[in-house]
Amino acid sequence: MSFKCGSIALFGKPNAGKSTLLNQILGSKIAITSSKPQTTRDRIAGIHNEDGLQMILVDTPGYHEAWTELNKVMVDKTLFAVRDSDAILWIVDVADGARRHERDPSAPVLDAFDAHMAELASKQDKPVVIVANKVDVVPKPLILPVLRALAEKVPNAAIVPLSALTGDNLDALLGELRQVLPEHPPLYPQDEWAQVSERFLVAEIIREKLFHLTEQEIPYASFVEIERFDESGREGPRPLVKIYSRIVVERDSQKGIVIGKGGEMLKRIGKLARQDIQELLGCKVYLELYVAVEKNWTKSAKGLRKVGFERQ
Ligand SMILES: Nc1nc2c(ncn2[C@@H]2O[C@H](COP(=O)(O)OP(=O)(O)OP(=O)(O)O)[C@@H](O)[C@H]2O)c(=O)[nH]1
Ligand SMILES: [Mg+2]
Repeated sequence: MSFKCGSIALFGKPNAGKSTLLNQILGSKIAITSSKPQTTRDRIAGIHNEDGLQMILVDTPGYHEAWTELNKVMVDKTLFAVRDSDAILWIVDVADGARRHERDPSAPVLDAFDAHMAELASKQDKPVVIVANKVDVVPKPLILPVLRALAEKVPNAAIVPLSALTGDNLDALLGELRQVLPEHPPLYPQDEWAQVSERFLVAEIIREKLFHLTEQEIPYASFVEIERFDESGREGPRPLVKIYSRIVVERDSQKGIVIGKGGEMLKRIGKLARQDIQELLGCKVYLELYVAVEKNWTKSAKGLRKVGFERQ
């Protein structure tokens, strides 16, 4: 029997639910999520294996108009994934269009940026599947105009209304994705589910807590670097991994906020992160965090290099 295998880029505006959908398909948390836009900064590949099939699902940073160097690199990563993949999964938050349509039924349901994204996806000359996401929060009659507008924009695409959060209608999406995958032998061992290191996932977990616990510009000015990942105690009778991590921000005032009064905020970040990291690694974790300032690191290529943010 022939085998199907290929890569699918998850493409969408910030906050559309790409990372939530990837986690839902994999049944494990690989990508951090938050209610704030621009949470994901890297391409993150998860692998969904079935009999006779391997889907490499590549989560990407939300596609947006980028001004800072960090944002430009994020968008570059997204475009690279879109161009490099075998198929595109365009994730659209239906609540957006539904709201617009409710306000003014005569106005276009999709905005100019959606139209630009539709064109970008269409012109790649590869299959496009569209997810109309977040149907759990939009009344059915308001979803229909959005589906119609999407069908008009990308006539050849299959459109699947679903909820990445609840997993409702996920099977229909998997069915569509199976169809668009090319015939190809598996590219990874079939028991593998992630194409990222534990070290990366740990840094992401810490960054997620920054997104959840801090406000305004702080999450966007923060970078997490794992300085030491000491696994020497992992195989012992009481397994323990020791992690020493640096949180970099752009300004002294931000450092004060991340540390908090009497170190309160940093303690909360550390406590929540440690719980998740212990679950990920399956053992006790000692986590030490400290905060450093790298002036305006998001603004220049040099700044990105200094904190260790990889362009690729
Ligand atoms: N109600 C509802 N919320 C959802 C759904 N999918 C995602 N969300 C929420 O939407 C927010 C953004 O989700 P993410 O998965 O982080 O979105 P993203 O597209 O990866 O965002 P970026 O990484 O910033 O580009 C989170 O608060 C999710 O819980 C859904 O189907 N229903
Ligand atoms: Mg994301």
